[in-house]
Amino acid sequence: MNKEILKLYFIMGSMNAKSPLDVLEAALQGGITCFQLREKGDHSLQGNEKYLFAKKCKELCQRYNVPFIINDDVELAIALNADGIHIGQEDEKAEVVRELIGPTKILGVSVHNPDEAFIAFKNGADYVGMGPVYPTSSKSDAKAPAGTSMIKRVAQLYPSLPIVGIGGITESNFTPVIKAGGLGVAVISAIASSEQPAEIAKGFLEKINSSLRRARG
Ligand code: IFP
Ligand code: MG
Repeated sequence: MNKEILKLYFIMGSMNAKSPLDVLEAALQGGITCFQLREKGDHSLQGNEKYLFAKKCKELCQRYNVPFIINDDVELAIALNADGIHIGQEDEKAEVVRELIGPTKILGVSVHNPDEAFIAFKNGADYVGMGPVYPTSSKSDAKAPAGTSMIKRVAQLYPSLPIVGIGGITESNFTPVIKAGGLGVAVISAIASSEQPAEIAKGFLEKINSSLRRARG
């Protein structure tokens, strides 16, 4: 996996925006570096509707050469030949998913501490998502905000494990994630709830790039 794709990782489901495909295309035009379809919770699409929506998202991402990742649904990821899958601690185990998707697909795992990070890494994760860094409204069952101290610990313990920070992150509060060793940030609301998703994504990516340059010296 190219680590650069974690810089500005946009996550969305059809329920996170009024015109989700328009938001996705705007975000792609603005320069998001990765997209995860997270179709979950109240009013989320199911069955064939979910499949058709996911297919449209995949086609948009392909047009902009941006990796298309699916949250949780391994079957759908395989059916659509998605670029990868993201799983949580409560989902299928990383080693099982890696076996199902094969060695070349991207596998992301949500982790909250060094033990979970080590196990994910050992079992074939390409990157880990860590959070919630700040309070978030996008996930109803989110854990308490963890700040960036855990990101820093995991980054120091496993320097070759790519980390992306998630949870309540905006253009004005993301720098601690990069300073702690994160390679980028994942956002839902900051882009999906914005009136100008393309402009937000573009400005956000520029700021992340400068922050990464500073962090790398
Ligand atoms: N992290 C990530 C990612 N995605 C999720 N859906 C999640 C945690 C719960 F940003 F991709 F790493
Ligand atoms: Mg999950």
